Amino acid sequence: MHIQGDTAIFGALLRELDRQRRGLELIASENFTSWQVLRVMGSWLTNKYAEGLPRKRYYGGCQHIDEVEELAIERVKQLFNARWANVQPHSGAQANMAVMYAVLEPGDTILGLGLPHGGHLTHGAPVNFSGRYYRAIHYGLDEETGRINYDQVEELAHIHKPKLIVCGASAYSRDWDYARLRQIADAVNAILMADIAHPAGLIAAGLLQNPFPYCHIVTSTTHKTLRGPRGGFILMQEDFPNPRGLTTASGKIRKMSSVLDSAVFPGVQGGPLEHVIAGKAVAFWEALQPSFKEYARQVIANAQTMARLFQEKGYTIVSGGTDTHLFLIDLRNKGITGKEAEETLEKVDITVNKNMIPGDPNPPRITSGIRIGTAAITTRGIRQEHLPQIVEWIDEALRYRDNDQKLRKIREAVNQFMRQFPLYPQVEEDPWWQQAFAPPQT
Ligand code: DSN
Repeated sequence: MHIQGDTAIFGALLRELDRQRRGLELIASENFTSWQVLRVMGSWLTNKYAEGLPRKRYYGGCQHIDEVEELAIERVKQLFNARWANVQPHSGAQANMAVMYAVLEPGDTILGLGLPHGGHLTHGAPVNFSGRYYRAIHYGLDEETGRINYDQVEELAHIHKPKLIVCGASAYSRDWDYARLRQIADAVNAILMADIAHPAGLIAAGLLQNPFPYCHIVTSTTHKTLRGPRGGFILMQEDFPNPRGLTTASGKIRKMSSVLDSAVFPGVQGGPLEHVIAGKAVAFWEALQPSFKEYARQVIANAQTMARLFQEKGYTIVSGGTDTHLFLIDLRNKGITGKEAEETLEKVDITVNKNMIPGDPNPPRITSGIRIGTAAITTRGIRQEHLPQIVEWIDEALRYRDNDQKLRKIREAVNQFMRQFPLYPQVEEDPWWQQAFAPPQT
């Protein structure tokens, strides 16, 4: 087949498509967008500068971009029962940065879940801007139950009087008690922010607690359980006067919505990625369809079934199970580190990530656990009846990690199994792709 254009990059794209098709994707923060989300992202909307907000831009020619961004805003508000939204953050990290930039002064205190207990870098980790520019205090999990220690949150809030309390996590398998956190926040006059990047799709489907009305501000990504393009957004249900006392030119206290909008742009970002915002709008529309609820139900059912199957094979699941799309396996009783497990599973085309477990004796580059998520495999079409085989492959691979022949056999079985769940068959049907290169046969 005739190859044209940037063959180095197209070649890498094809090899990545092949990798995604062949393997079992169990990284809890990943998913596969729909074909229409992909198509609008790879579009000419990337050409347009649109700094500012719909109908209040700093550039001409934004009339169609405005339509796109307004639809994204309306749809995400509907999904989460919010009254205000900004869909411009390039990522969850940028959404969190914008909120902190809006709510805090440098040196102010924040209280968030610690990274080693499943929190996120942007919740005050020392290596992140949030840990460097603010005074970050961390709560953690009760090591016995593997659940958030709300009494500790309360105690730390009273001792340290944070201006911002952050809830939400990257590796926590249980739902949150937002009502209790709001009581704690109110008692110390803090703003409560939920980062729902991981469970957003499950919340949108009504299967987990909505952080509203308890949280003042909600941030999220769009590409995890919400199954959209890589990106972020910020929501509020009720507007309120900004706590820093910032005023308008006429001396009125500015509302939080206006301060958050200007924190995103020009505070921490420049031009919005309107091709990605179009992808977000499409994903929000998809998440509003009844079929998305079915998808989200299946994601949770798959995670719960898989966690139980691992327990039956003697694996320890942190907190004993899951309410969500993910769970953590504590591998200490199996005599293998998280790093070894991740590397072994990669050899059989099963992708997971090593993860700290509460009280982990190993450092972050080694860890004693792995995190498993079911959002991506559920999108591929995997159901409970497939899970005993998948858990068997994982267990076998870890047990026979030094046996290359065994690992090769498992990899071939995984690849064969995944053929029944096509991913982006449109690539082969699309004349443009056909002309650009010959897609691999899988
Ligand atoms: N890196 C993401 C995750 O894997 O959970 C969070 O941003």
